[in-house]
Order: sequence, then structure tokens, then C-alpha cells
Amino acid sequence: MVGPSRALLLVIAIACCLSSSAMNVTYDGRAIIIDGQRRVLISGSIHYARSTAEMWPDLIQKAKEGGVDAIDTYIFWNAHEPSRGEYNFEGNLNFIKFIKIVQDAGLYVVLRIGPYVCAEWNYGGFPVWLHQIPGIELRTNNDIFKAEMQTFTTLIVSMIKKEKLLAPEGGPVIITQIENEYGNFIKKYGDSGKKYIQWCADMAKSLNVNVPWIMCQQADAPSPMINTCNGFYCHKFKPNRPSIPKMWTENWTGWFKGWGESQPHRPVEDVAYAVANFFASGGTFQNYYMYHGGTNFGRTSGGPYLTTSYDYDAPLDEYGNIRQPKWGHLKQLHSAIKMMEKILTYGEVNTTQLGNALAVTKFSINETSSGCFLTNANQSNDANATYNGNTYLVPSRSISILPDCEKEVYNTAKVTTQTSLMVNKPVKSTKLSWKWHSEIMEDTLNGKGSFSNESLLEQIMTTGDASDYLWYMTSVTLNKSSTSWRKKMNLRVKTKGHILHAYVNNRLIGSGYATKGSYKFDFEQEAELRDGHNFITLLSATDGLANYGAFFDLQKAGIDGGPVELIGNGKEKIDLTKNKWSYKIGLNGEMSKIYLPSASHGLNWNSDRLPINKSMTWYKTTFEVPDGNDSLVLDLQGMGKGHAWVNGQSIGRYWPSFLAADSGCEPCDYRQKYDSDKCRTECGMPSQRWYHVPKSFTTKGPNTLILFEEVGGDPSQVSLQTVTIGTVCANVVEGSILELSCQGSRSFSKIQFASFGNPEGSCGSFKKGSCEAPDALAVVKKACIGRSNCSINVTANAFGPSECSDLSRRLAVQAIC
Ligand SMILES: *[C@@H]1O[C@H](CO)[C@@H](O)[C@H](O)[C@H]1NC(C)=O
Ligand SMILES: *[C@@H]1O[C@H](CO)[C@@H](O)[C@H](O)[C@H]1NC(C)=O
Ligand SMILES: *[C@@H]1O[C@H](CO)[C@@H](O)[C@H](O)[C@H]1NC(C)=O
Ligand SMILES: *[C@@H]1O[C@H](CO)[C@@H](O)[C@H](O)[C@H]1NC(C)=O
Ligand SMILES: *[C@@H]1O[C@H](CO)[C@@H](O)[C@H](O)[C@H]1NC(C)=O
Ligand SMILES: *[C@@H]1O[C@H](CO)[C@@H](O)[C@H](O)[C@H]1NC(C)=O
Ligand SMILES: *[C@@H]1O[C@H](CO)[C@@H](O)[C@H](O)[C@H]1NC(C)=O
Ligand SMILES: *[C@@H]1O[C@H](CO)[C@@H](O)[C@H](O)[C@H]1NC(C)=O
Ligand SMILES: *[C@@H]1O[C@H](CO)[C@@H](O)[C@H](O)[C@H]1NC(C)=O
Ligand SMILES: *[C@@H]1O[C@H](CO)[C@@H](O)[C@H](O)[C@H]1NC(C)=O
Ligand SMILES: *[C@@H]1O[C@H](CO)[C@@H](O)[C@H](O)[C@H]1NC(C)=O
Ligand SMILES: CC(=O)N[C@H]1CO[C@H](CO)[C@@H](O)[C@@H]1O
Repeated sequence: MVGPSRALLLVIAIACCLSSSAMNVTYDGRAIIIDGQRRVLISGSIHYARSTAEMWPDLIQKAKEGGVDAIDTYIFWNAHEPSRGEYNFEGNLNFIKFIKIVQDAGLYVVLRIGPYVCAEWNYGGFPVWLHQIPGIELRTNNDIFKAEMQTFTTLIVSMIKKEKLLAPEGGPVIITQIENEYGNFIKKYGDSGKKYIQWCADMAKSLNVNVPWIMCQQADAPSPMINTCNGFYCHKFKPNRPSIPKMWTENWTGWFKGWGESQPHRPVEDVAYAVANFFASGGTFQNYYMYHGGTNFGRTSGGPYLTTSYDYDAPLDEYGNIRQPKWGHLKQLHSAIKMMEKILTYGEVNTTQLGNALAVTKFSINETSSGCFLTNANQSNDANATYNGNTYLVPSRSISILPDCEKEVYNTAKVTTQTSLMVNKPVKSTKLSWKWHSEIMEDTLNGKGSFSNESLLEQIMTTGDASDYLWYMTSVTLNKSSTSWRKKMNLRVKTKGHILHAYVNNRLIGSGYATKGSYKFDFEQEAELRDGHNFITLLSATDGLANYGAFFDLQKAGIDGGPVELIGNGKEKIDLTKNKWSYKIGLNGEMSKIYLPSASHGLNWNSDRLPINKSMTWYKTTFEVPDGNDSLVLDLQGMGKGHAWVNGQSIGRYWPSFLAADSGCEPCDYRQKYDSDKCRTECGMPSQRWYHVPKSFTTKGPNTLILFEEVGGDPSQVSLQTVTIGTVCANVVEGSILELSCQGSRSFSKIQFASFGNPEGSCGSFKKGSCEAPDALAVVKKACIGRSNCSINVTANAFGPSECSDLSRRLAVQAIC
């Protein structure tokens, strides 16, 4: 065996000591200070549990290339401690490994321990067993809760200390967070809330992490906790003491989505404006929430009624692909801001109003070292700003960055990054062949449960969230000679949600769920009864537990107290509320894990006459994965509501039959102040049609896909698809360098449009303007066809003579990868 060479050893030694050199992280009123230097820090949220461990290196690398300095993540308590004292830090819950990958990439980590995290995550990250401890009250001055919170927080801190992941020990963790957005509701918790937040601060401090602790949305955060801002805009935010920096922990790059909602988008011009405005107004740390949103695998989505996709319209899409122009336009912004790091953190600031909502903000250290932001806050008018003898075109509601107060290197509304349109393509030769199996319900439809109670129980307390499903069963006996109206009565159920299926005498009579804005609803449906014994079986399902709001943890689910009544003849009533009720938690198929490929071997799956629109049915098929690196998705159009597994691993709940409302998709203008209802697309479409299948869930050989369909669907419409880059567009002004890329292995195959002059329209609908140079198409073809990326210097003489010399000329290109 040959030992490593001396040179190699030297390299290893350097690598070791560079990556493990201790850092001193403090702060003052201006910025986070690392080793004595005030810093401008750009951070991006990537939640390890919302992707797979195999995806992490690529996501983090793309974040780094996007100009991010730090990765921010929450810690998900209920994922790590599913039962009290039983921990799971494996697979995509191995947050230590995640932090080490971030460290290896040379980035910092912002660790938001919470352990309440909100995050549209099931129950805000709390384990449901916490709620079941007698005497406990969550997020308030309750000793039982505080003891549990301290135990878990201490465990996490001890794990990162053991691995020397805190900055002073040579690790990447520079900031830690306790609690989360408690300030939004502290008043509701009264005096106990104040005591609790003081306790949080003291407890956190006692953990001696020796990096700054933050509390977001907590105006009264006790020293030394730094209060930080969350929101779409944070330029007006002021920290609660002059000795702490202005930090923005959640800048929402987009928004999350509920079942039945259209697709949210936040225009990149608006994100960039908000970020530039934040730095122009003295901010020095900002985090994108999310930089990569990812997927709520399993039953991890919060709720009720939040989709499995947590894409968030983030710079990296759900599958980890670069979303353009968002990623690239923000990358350019980061580089412009970074050019001014010293000036922004040490300079004096002076803002001068130029009229008409136009202003210049100048940061200067001395006569020769200064940087400027030119802000046009006017929402309707572009402006020619004259400053220091130069004129700058500042579009409506945008900010230009002049790192030397002279040369504009960036404007938030002048997007020069390419637009990439992703396309989903069915994988050829994957006609799926299905087998099926009905959920076995002989027990529950005949009233046989596993325990009983005299009252209608609350669902979450009863199931401990071991399953989405709880069966409520009772019976009613009709006397012989019942009058005819007694044979047709309406079953009426008052439920706290989230979904209800009602069976009478083995027959499904109907289903219901709450419409937008609520989770409670009343169910009423006609039921046919018979003389003698009648079985009433109600299946209640949750769809993600509440994660946000004061006392969200007390939000109830299920039939909880009812009433459950039979109404006949308009007014006659049989009240079943006080009946003896029998219960069963979960589905038989779920409890026997028939979604595991191994477990399903022994089962007698039917392969004949594939049932369509049949509720409570398991479907099974196999598929092969195509070669290549394109993301894989399942198109579940045609299915109703249920859950999907690939090779036994959950890819989440599905509900494509839940359509978004038809209205609310008005054209989007970045100049109007953004809120999450603006800039929606896909109105009237399934709120989630495509479901991510991570590559690491699949193998080379046949893969097993199992669906549990709750309400009825048509699996013959299901297909496996790849997500790849389709059309790429760009529209840049003369004097720029046009860069186009297929963002992967593919090459440009076709240039659909190229015009240098005054082209009109946008990606997908470009048109020639009144004039153009003759050679544009030929030049672009020559530069790009057959290449995976190309760059063109957009100058007048590159494209031949043109008659539009007195216009400001642009090159518009549309190409196919
Ligand atoms: C860390 O930096 C602060 C101020 O920047 C300084 O007061 C302190 O002594 C430093 N601590 C160490 C351990 O170097
Ligand atoms: C701020 O800038 C304006 C315009 O350049 C100048 O008149 C003013 O004196 C400056 N104020 C300070 C405090 O430097
Ligand atoms: C925006 O510009 C228009 C046209 O110059 C002007 O009428 C309007 O008052 C400006 N708005 C603001 C907020 O300055
Ligand atoms: C101005 O500040 C910069 C940055 O701190 C420094 O490099 C430069 O020497 C200073 N110039 C003068 C004239 O003081
Ligand atoms: C800015 O100046 C240019 C060149 O003089 C002119 O063409 C353009 O219309 C002006 N734009 C605005 C908004 O005033
Ligand atoms: C019924 O449920 C309640 C609430 O969980 C419980 O306190 C009670 O002991 C139960 N009754 C029986 C007979 O199990
Ligand atoms: C059936 O008759 C019995 C005895 O008369 C009575 O107690 C019971 O309430 C009746 N059931 C219904 C559903 O009316
Ligand atoms: C299944 O249900 C859908 C929606 O209710 C309906 O449009 C479709 O015709 C049904 N298909 C079959 C085969 O019954
Ligand atoms: C897939 O990606 C890997 C790593 O980026 C690369 O080495 C490989 O060539 C790619 N394969 C294909 C088929 O594009
Ligand atoms: C651009 O393509 C060339 C080959 O055509 C390749 O060597 C280079 O790595 C690519 N650059 C990027 C950023 O993808
Ligand atoms: C682009 O072309 C201009 C004019 O010919 C030239 O001055 C400039 O250096 C070129 N830029 C690059 C990156 O090639
Ligand atoms: C106040 C508010 O809306 N907070 C939200 C901020 O964004 C995070 C992540 O999307 C949510 O968890 C909070 O509810």
C-alpha cells in the first residue's frame, strides 16, 4: 500500500485547518461581526427534511453559486422525536450531516431551533405526544412544557457542540434562534407569555452557544436576544435597541399553497426591490424564506389543507432546479450588494430626496469611498435621475445600485437573466399496468372497533396523530312498524374536520370537507335505514394539523362532541350523540403497511377490471426510471384524494381533484405592492397535479408505486414524467453580454426567435418591432446551436447594419433546449 504523498498530506492539513478555524461571532448596532469584521450576510432557507440527503450537496452548491453566504434551517422536533424519548436522526433527518455539507461548501449556518417552527409543518413542529401530557400548556409559562422544550433544545445544542459545529469551535453555525414569531400573539398569552419569553431567553443563554441568539417577530425580545423581522418587506423595521443590527429572517420569496388554491408567484423584480430597499435602509443580514422550499413528504405538511408541494416559488424549485430569472437576477443583486459590504457596514448614510418619490441613499466612508442606491418608489412612472452630473434611467418602483456612486451595476427591475420555462414530458413506454385491492372494512362497516366510549371524542387527542384516520361507529335500531319517513332520514354530523366519509349499513352515503377559510363543517346527507339494526360508520380524516396562530395547538379535529343526528320528516330527530361509540384508529391497509412492496407480495391484488372512481381502494403498479438527470414527477391528474408511496417511501398526500377557484388570476404587475393573493396562476386547475419522486427513492430495476385512493379516481390517467428545461428566453439591452444556458446536459436545438432592434412581447410571444438588424438569427444560431450554454456580446456591429440606430436597441431571443 502506498501512503499519501507529502503534498497531499499538506493539502489535507490546510483543508482541515481552514475549515475548522474558530470564528468569533458578535454583533453591534450595524451588523453581525465575524472575527472583528462587520458583515453583510445573505442567507437562504433550505429545510433538510423537505428534500433528500442525496439532494443536499447540489442544493447547497446552487445556493452558493447564487451568491448566498449562509443556509438557514429550522429543526423539526416532531420528526426527530416521534415518540417521547425515541429519536430519529437518520436519512433526511440527519441535520448534522446537512450542516457538515454546508460547512464543506464554505457557507455559514443559521440554526433556527425553535423548537416551535410554524413553517407550514405538521403541528408547527411540535410532537402530538406533547399535547397529550396531562397538565401541559404549550408555548406559555408552564413548567411541564418548559421542561420538555429545554430537554429537546439542549439535546440539539449538545449534538452540534459534540460535532464542533458552532463557529467558535470551528463550525459553520453563526446564529441560533429560539422560539419563532411569538411576538405576533404574545398579548393573547397575557402575563404568562411575557414570563415565557423571558424564560426562553434565559434558557437559550444558559446553553452557552457563544454565537448570537435571535428571536424573530419579537419586538420585546429580552437582551441579549436579537429581535428580527419577517415579512415581504422589512425596510421600515427597527430593532428594539440601538446595540443590535437590523436583521431580516424571513423574506418570503413566494408563498405556500393550500389545497384548492391557485399557484402563487412573487415577481423577482419585487423580491429584488424589497432586498435592495432593506440594505439601502441599513439592513445587513437577510434571509430568503425559502431559497429551496421542497416537498412535504409523508404526513409532514401543516394545515389544515396544505399541499404536499412546498415549492414556494423559490429560486430553486421543488425538485432542486434553478428557477430563472429569479435565481440569476438575485445572484446579480447579491454580487452588487457584496461590492459595497465595507461601505454598508462602516459608512455614514445620507438620503437625499430628489422629488417624485425619487431618492438617492449614499453610504460613505470618506471622500473617495462611497456607494449609492437610487430609489424610484413611484409606482407608475419611470424616472431619469440626474446625480453627480450623470443621468440614470430608474424604472418605476425600482432601485439602481451604484457601488461607487457612479457606475450602475444593477437595477432591480432590469432583468437581464434568462427566463427558463420548465416542461413536463411523459416518460415514453410507461403505460402503467395496475393492480388493485379494496381497503378491508368488514370490521368498521359492521361497527367493530378497538375501543369504545360514551362520547364523541376529539380526534387528535384520540389518535395522537398516529394516522390521518379515525373511525367513529354506532348503531341505531328502528322498531318494526316504523313509519315510512323513518326509512329515509338525513344523517347530520357537525365536525371540526378535516374530511368526513359517512357510511350507513355498509354503504357510503357521502363525503364532505370544509371550504376555504375554515376547517369545521356540517355534513348532511340522506340515509336509507331499515327496520331493526342499522350501522352508522363515520370515517374522519385530518389533513395536516394546524401550525400557526395563538393556541393553534388547541385546535380540535374530528367529530368531537358532535352532534350526530338523524333528522326525519323535516323535524323528527334521533340524537346519536349520547350513543355508545366504538372507535378504531387508522386504516387496516395502513396498519398492515400494504404500501411496502415487500408486504404487498403476499396480498392477493386484483388485476382484472380496474375500478374507476371507487373510494377506499389501493392501487399498485411498477415502473422503470429513465436514464438521465431530469427530475421525476408523478402526474396524478384523474386521481381524487389519497397518499402515494414509491418503493415504500411516502411521496406525500395527494388531492388533485381539489381544484383552485376559477377567479383571482389577474395579470401581474410587479410595481404594485405584493401580497400573497397577487400574481396567482393556474386558477381552475388542480391545486397540485404533479408530485415529486426523488431519484433516491428509485432503483434501476422495476419500482413499485402504491396509491391509496380515498374518494375515487382513475389511475389509468396516471403517468410518470420528467421535468426538464424547455424554452429559454432573454431580452437584453445593447451593451450587455447575453448569457443563455440549458442548465444541464442538454444543448440548444433550435432558435425560435432572435431580433436585434426594438422587439416586442415577452417569452413565448416575442414579435419583431419596427426595425431590426439583418443578422441576429444567424449570429445567435451560430453561437448557441449544439451548445449547452452560449454568450453573445450584444453590440451594434455584431448583427449587421440596422435602421434603428437612434433607438435604445435590445436583443430578444427564444430558444429550445
Ligand atoms: C470577539 O470579538 C469581540 C468584539 O468584536 C471582542 O470583544 C472579543 O474579545 C472577541 N472574543 C474572542 C474570544 O476573540
Ligand atoms: C447629505 O447630502 C446632501 C446632498 O448631497 C447634502 O446637502 C447634505 O449636507 C448631506 N448631509 C450630511 C449630514 O452629510
Ligand atoms: C409619481 O409620478 C407621477 C408623475 O410624475 C406623479 O404625478 C405622482 O405624484 C408621483 N407619485 C409619487 C408617490 O411621488
Ligand atoms: C477611504 O476608505 C477606504 C476604505 O476604508 C480606504 O481604503 C481609503 O484609503 C480611504 N481613503 C482616504 C482618502 O482616506
Ligand atoms: C429619459 O431620457 C431618455 C433620453 O433622453 C428619454 O428618451 C426618455 O424618454 C427619458 N425617460 C423618462 C422616463 O423621462
Ligand atoms: C372516554 O374518553 C374520555 C376522554 O378521552 C376518557 O376520559 C374516558 O375515560 C373514556 N371513557 C371510557 C369508558 O373509556
Ligand atoms: C323502539 O321502541 C322502543 C320501545 O318502545 C323505544 O324505547 C325506542 O326508543 C324505539 N326506537 C326508536 C329508534 O324509535
Ligand atoms: C369519475 O368521476 C368523474 C368526476 O365525478 C366523472 O367525470 C367521470 O365520468 C367518472 N368516471 C367514470 C368512469 O365513472
Ligand atoms: C448527471 O449528472 C452528473 C453529475 O452532475 C453528471 O456527471 C452526468 O454526466 C449527468 N448525466 C447525464 C446523463 O446527463
Ligand atoms: C458552457 O459550455 C461549455 C462547453 O460548451 C462548458 O465547457 C462549460 O462548462 C459550460 N459552462 C457552464 C457555466 O455551464
Ligand atoms: C463587447 O464588445 C465591445 C465592443 O466591441 C467590447 O468593447 C467589449 O470588450 C466586448 N466585451 C466582451 C466581454 O467581449
Ligand atoms: C405572520 C406570518 O404570516 N408568518 C408566516 C411567515 O412565513 C412563515 C413561512 O412561510 C410562516 O410559517 C408564517 O406563518
